[in-house]
Amino acid sequence: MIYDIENETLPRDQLEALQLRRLQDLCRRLYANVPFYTKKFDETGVKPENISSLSDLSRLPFTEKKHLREHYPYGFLAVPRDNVVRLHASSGTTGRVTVVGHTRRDIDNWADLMARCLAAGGAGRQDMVQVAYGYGLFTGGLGAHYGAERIGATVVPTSSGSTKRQINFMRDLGTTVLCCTPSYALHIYETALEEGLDFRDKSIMSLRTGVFGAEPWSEEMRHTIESKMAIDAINIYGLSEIMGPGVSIECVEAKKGLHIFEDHFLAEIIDPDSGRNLPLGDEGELVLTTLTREAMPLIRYRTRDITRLDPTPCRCGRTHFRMGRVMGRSDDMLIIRGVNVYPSQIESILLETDGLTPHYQIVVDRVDNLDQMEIQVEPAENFLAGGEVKRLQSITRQLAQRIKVFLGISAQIRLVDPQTLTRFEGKAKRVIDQRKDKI
Ligand code: DLL
Repeated sequence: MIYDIENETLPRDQLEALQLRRLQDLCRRLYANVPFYTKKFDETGVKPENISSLSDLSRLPFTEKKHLREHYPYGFLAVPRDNVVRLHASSGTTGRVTVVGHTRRDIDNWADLMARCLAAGGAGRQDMVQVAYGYGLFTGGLGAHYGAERIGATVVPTSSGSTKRQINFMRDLGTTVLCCTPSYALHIYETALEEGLDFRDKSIMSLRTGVFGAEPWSEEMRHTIESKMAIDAINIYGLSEIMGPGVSIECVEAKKGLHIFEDHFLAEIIDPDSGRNLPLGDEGELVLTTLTREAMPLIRYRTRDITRLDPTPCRCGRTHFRMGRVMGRSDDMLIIRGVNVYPSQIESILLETDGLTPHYQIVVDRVDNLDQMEIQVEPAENFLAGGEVKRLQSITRQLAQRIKVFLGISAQIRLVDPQTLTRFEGKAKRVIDQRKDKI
């Protein structure tokens, strides 16, 4: 279902005219109200009134996470502080966190966009939506909550954690839509099985749809979750600096790329090294401009997320361009002996190998000045039950070979006992990089 049929199917020429009007208004607001942008515009010699087409966007300066940190906490506010009704903070693991403000209208737009997302995933007012993203400074919980209320669904705000209680609610209340990270969905699935509850039995567990995001995951992980839980697993993307979840989402009809809500966000793809715009369809770093945000609008924010834009029409009828699945952030990319690798590429290979589970961890180290990568993975219990050492050795060999063929690097494979690797309730942490202190 399309929640906002008028805006989500706007013909491209009308959409672009709307984007231009909003971009011009945005530049005027930022030039007048945010000293960082006044200075940047002056330095580049561009005035808001010089913006006469969407292609002028590339004349404007980038905004980076470090700029937000330098102006912590309120330096990017474009409205008086008392117009801000909510603050969220990004989950930065290094340096200062970044604080993001929202006006009442920002929250209202966000609820609308999350309503569009849930509808795109196939949810409606008859649904029981369990929100197992964390509530709090993280945007996942409250973002999904407001969207689910807006479509008129019944919301079960469990937040993340307390997995057994989570599952009991799903069974007793008849939860049909689950919102959480894909890694947490897997953990919920496993815990339910231990309790004797099988998601495939729809007379006990009514779950139909998962709206999963906040971390990279592979197409193979989607297939694994969909077949284990007998649900549609929909990919949702967003980031706190730009709003939170709801920047883009897959439609259940195609499940091929995430529609970016282009009446609210302008998307570009750049070469992360040179900063130059890349041709439509090329892979590069996603850069986003917020067209409608009031409290903390950003121009050309460098997300560090690597993806591509797909302008081809979608069978769902939405006219908004799609972005490809984000395999990882440029700063999560591992460089192993000069080869660039994303953890989700390893995940794809693991899940295509018979007898392995989606529970894995990547340990990178430097021994005698050489990078080494060990992949720890749990084999499936029924595979282990066979007990043949030969079979396990054969999986290990197969996996190492496929990694060599597909990624061009050697890896040591360590099969570990089932249920020994850490499970995650929020964003999964897949990589332990021990090289950091050894440079
Ligand atoms: O993770 C917002 C969110 C909440 C999105 C719930 C989807 C669902 P941050 O904590 O600021 O915000 O982290 C943003 O997470 O730049 C990506 O690197 C990554 N990310 C988010 N969604 C996806 C996804 C939220 N579907 C950062 N696939 C982003 C891959 C994702 N990476």
